[in-house]
Amino acid sequence: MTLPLFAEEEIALPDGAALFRAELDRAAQIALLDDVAVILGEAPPLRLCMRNGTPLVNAMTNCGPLGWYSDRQGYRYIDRHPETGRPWPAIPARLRALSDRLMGRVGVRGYEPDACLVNLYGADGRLSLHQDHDEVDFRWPIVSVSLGAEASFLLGGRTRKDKTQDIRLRSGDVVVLHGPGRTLFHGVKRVWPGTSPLAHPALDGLARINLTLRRAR
Ligand code: MD3
Ligand code: FE
Repeated sequence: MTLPLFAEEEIALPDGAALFRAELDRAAQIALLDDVAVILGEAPPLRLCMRNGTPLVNAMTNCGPLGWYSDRQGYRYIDRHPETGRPWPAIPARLRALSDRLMGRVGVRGYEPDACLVNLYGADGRLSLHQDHDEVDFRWPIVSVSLGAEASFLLGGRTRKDKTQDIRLRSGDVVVLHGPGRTLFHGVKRVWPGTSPLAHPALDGLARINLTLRRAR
């Protein structure tokens, strides 16, 4: 009898959550990490705080016309890097191309993302359960690309109390949240250091990088 190398779980996802496993091959992951390295050079990583002053666990930066930001004034999108004063770097053409391709597969037309968060996870990186609600129109999807180490991604329901499923996201996986999926609670329980299938300068000192494309305005 032959046993599978690992059990590729058959997961049922809620409506509006589409998981594209291994959408990016190794070469495409490296190319995107090359783009991220340029972004990190132009828009250095930030350690943001919540409104109450508590630092966020993960460092982050942005690309695109708008970038997500948080300080004592709260969460919002801003058009410049707060420290350099320069506009955020452009969304990489290959990330836009990936988004366009996936919109075709989920049946969304006219998606023009204007913001991309670059979440930088260390070995202890995590993201508590939340909804993305700082964008003006939830009819537009979010596209999430995982690079580097595996992560236990939590996908919940419409309320914080709904039960969550733990989905292992690997480097090259892409998630599209659209329609009823767009407002689901979600988070990152933990990353699994040492599981990155590739090394890259953009990942130096980091375990995982997640890119999320959004339409903020
Ligand atoms: C499900 N990032 O930046 S991406 C975030 O892996 C964020 O860094 C996580 O949540 C990360 O806000 C998860 C996947 C994701 C993004 C947005 C969603 C899942 C989502 C919006 C609704 C439901
Ligand atoms: Fe989120």
